[in-house]
Amino acid sequence: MAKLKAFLSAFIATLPLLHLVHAQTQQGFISIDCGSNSSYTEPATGINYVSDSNYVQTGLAITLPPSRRSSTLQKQLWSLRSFPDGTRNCYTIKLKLGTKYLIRASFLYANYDNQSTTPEFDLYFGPDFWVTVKFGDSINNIIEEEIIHIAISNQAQVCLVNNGNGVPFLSALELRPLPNTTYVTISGSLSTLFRLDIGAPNDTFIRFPDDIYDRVWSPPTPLVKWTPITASLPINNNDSPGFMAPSKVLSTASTVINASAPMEFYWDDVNGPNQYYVYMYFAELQELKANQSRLFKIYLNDQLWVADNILVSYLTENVVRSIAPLTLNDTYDFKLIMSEGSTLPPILNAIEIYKVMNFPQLTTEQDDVDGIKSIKNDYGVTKNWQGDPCAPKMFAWQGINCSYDASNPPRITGLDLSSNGLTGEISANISSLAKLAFLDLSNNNLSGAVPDFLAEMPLLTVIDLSGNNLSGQVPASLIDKRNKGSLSLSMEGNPYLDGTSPSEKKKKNNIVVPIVAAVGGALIILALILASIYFIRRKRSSKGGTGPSLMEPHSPINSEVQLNPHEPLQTPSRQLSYSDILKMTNNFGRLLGEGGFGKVYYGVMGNTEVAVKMLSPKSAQGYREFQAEVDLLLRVHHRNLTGLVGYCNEGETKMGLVYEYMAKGNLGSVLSDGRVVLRWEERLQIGLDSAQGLEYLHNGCRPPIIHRDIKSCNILLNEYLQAKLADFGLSRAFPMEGGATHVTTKVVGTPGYLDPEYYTSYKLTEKSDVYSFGIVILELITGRPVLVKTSEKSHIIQWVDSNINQGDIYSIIDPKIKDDCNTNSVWKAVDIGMSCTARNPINRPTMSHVVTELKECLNLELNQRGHQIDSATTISSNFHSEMGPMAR
Ligand SMILES: *[C@@H]1O[C@H](CO)[C@@H](O)[C@H](O)[C@H]1NC(C)=O
Ligand SMILES: *[C@@H]1O[C@H](CO)[C@@H](O)[C@H](O)[C@H]1NC(C)=O
Ligand SMILES: *[C@@H]1O[C@H](CO)[C@@H](O)[C@H](O)[C@H]1NC(C)=O
Ligand SMILES: *[C@@H]1O[C@H](CO)[C@@H](O)[C@H](O)[C@H]1NC(C)=O
Ligand SMILES: *[C@@H]1O[C@H](CO)[C@@H](O)[C@H](O)[C@H]1NC(C)=O
Ligand SMILES: *[C@@H]1O[C@H](CO)[C@@H](O)[C@H](O)[C@H]1NC(C)=O
Ligand SMILES: *[C@@H]1O[C@H](CO)[C@@H](O)[C@H](O)[C@H]1NC(C)=O
Ligand SMILES: *[C@@H]1O[C@H](CO)[C@@H](O)[C@H](O)[C@H]1NC(C)=O
Ligand SMILES: CC(=O)N[C@H]1CO[C@H](CO)[C@@H](O)[C@@H]1O
Repeated sequence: MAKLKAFLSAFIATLPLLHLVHAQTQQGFISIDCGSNSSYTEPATGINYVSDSNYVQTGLAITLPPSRRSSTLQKQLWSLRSFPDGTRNCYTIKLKLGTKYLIRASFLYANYDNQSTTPEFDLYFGPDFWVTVKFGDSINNIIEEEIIHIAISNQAQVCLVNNGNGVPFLSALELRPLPNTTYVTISGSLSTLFRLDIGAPNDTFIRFPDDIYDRVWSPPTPLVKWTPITASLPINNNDSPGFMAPSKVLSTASTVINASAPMEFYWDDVNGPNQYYVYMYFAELQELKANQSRLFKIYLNDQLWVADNILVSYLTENVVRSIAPLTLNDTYDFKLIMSEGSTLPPILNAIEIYKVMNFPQLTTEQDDVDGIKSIKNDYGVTKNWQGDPCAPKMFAWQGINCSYDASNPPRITGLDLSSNGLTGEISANISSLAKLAFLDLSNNNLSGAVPDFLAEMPLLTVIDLSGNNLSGQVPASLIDKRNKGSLSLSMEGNPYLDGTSPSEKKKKNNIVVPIVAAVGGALIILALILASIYFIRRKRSSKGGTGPSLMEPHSPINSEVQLNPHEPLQTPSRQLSYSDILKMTNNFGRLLGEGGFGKVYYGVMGNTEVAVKMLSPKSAQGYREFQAEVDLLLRVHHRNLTGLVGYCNEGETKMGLVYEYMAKGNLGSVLSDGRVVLRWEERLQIGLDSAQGLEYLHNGCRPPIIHRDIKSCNILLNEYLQAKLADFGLSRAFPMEGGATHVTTKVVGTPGYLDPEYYTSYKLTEKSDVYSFGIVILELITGRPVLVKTSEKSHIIQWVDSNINQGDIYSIIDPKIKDDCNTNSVWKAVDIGMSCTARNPINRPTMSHVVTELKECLNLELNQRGHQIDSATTISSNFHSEMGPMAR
């Protein structure tokens, strides 16, 4: 009893007698006749309907033939709009923020499609499920779904979702403002369960203009124990909260035939437990004699619902309503029972029952919605761009990625409009997507300049503008960001775009290009060549007065990466003939190295230096594997992966791969070369570059790619010490189908770098690469070989571990950099390296995590030196995993 009482609460509004005349205006009404092409006034109701063409962009307008309309059918139901295409189609309606609306969607099938089967489909209110529309057994049933909802934004979207059970359609959509004093709930919106005009003849449907809010009052199904009573005088319905049930509705009521029996009704809580609000309307219709009285009590599930006797005023509306939601189990059974001393039985004039609807999903941040709609406008994007861009997640717009969290509105974090035939300039409206991290506009026909605002978007870390017709100078600020490592920028395939900055052009002219290169597996660096670079560079360095360092006078972190979009390097899609190869290598005139697969030659293609790997016919790599590798390499692009420029495939002896030329050779050689010293911050930058390349293989490619042979010799450095992973063509694309989390393959890899777990289990996962990468980090710190045959602690992990345990960080730092590094950042790097090489793969971090950690580590180091890279947030691996070269 006590428990029940806590849930139940009601009060009676007894009302002052006021005789105000309410003009029946349609102020604030939005009356949309779906599928109609004109505006008109409906003759029976006087409501002004408009066509739906300004509210929806899709669907087919259909008018029912006259033979399918009953004589009393209101005109707004004569036509409909059906949505055979697309999963979700939406109406967008402007609302007044903060206004309470009654929103009604009406459906009349009437066999419009001659299928003779009613469809079933879902209705959504914005991002939230509203109801499944079902028609029951008759094709002529009119279904009305209603909610009462306070506008929390200045627009509402009503979406029809095809759930696989037929084509959704809509006949009419009506929105009516309500006073905010009516239908007040503690939380949530309401959906109408019943709105019954008790005692009315079974063919009476009352709505506007009788009901000034245009509620539709229906007759109840016949109740055999009840008997109708009516009044011919008007009922004053001017109650103070403003419910204002129509006089016509209130002037009919029912009472019970057997006065001493309860007046009972109930409903079952289906799909419960739900919460309900109940509104009962009473008006005495009978002028009572002096010795007559009508007093009764209201019970719910046999508990008293309203404490007091109900005493109903004559010809005046009385409303008994819930002020808190009803929450019971299974059945809501109301009984109106005549009180002791009463001479007349209970009466009921009308009742409304509403179910509480929770619309929990937040809609996308309004600024993002406005921004993306402008972009949609600017480019005429169609796709499935309807309804809320991000919510619900399962209907998020194609090509858009969003961030979701429980307490904040979704934000747009990614925009992929690649290959959408976009024309015109890059829309300035993109700048209103404040949380954008990923922008892909590749392979369109965009022209004009690359706008500056792209560099000012703080979170934007990936921009792909390749394959367009952009022109002019790429803003220096963008190039700068890219060089700092906070932006991945692709611009190739824009023949008129100049991606070099003025400072860079100057620099290019006076640098004598050093000539070390290594491409692919176990390449041999030619010591002689290295020696000669050493001298060249040494001279330059001493001119710059920076002592024995071999580096450029300015740090490579600040230097610019060569990128000349006029050169074929940027359009890596071509097959080359053998004679091209001969020409570009000057008949294989300069051997750069030799590896397991064959010899690598220096070449020049256009104005670009390249490395040409000719596959030895004896190589294990068969034709199909070669083809597979080429396919993969041509698809995978990232600034930290060595790019394939082209390939030649003219029979067994004439198979070759053309790569971009990496002037500084491979990291392993540079580290072990006693004469070249990489500073600590350069090492961290190289670590970060390689981590980003690997992260891309794992998370940016679909299916993910496992490198399988991460080692310092497979990390190549260009002229500016920018690191790129090589030889990922060897790697296995990692199938995701069937939820596989590992693939079983023949063990490949290099001793010392090989994940012990993989070695023993043959289970290949991304974590095997993480292990190998951890070894590379330890190499960067220590400058030691991975395996030292003579030493007791022969493996680098054992060696680091045992030295670290003595707490002496200096004992493990490469002696060459000992004096020029921040021990905090070294400690952090050691942590990263050791966690990557955790014995159990589960304990190893993901590469996305490693990237974030390395960025922090580099920042620590740079802060020490008084500058900082952009701490742009990394795109989460979640986000990435859906993207990838295959998606573009
Ligand atoms: C509206 O549609 C009807 C047929 O449904 C057509 O006869 C009429 O010309 C259309 N009117 C306009 C203004 O498009
Ligand atoms: C349905 O059939 C009627 C004739 O029976 C025809 O006039 C009408 O065009 C058909 N409608 C559709 C949508 O096929
Ligand atoms: C109704 O709206 C008025 C102003 O529009 C506001 O002052 C009042 O608090 C609102 N009442 C409720 C119950 O929301
Ligand atoms: C409505 O009531 C009339 C008599 O009052 C009856 O003949 C008719 O069948 C009823 N219609 C429905 C749909 O119940
Ligand atoms: C009237 O209702 C009372 C109470 O439910 C019951 O005891 C009585 O038998 C009923 N009378 C008739 C005639 O049904
Ligand atoms: C009430 O009074 C009227 C006369 O005014 C009388 O006919 C009737 O029987 C009385 N009814 C009751 C229940 O006493
Ligand atoms: C509803 O019924 C379930 C079991 O059927 C019970 O666990 C729950 O406590 C009930 N809730 C209320 C409010 O009575
Ligand atoms: C941005 O969007 C608005 C609204 O669609 C449009 O009027 C404007 O031209 C767009 N601005 C640019 C620079 O494209
Ligand atoms: C997580 C997520 O929403 N990923 C989506 C990112 O965008 C691409 C297309 O642009 C979708 O395919 C992904 O599902």
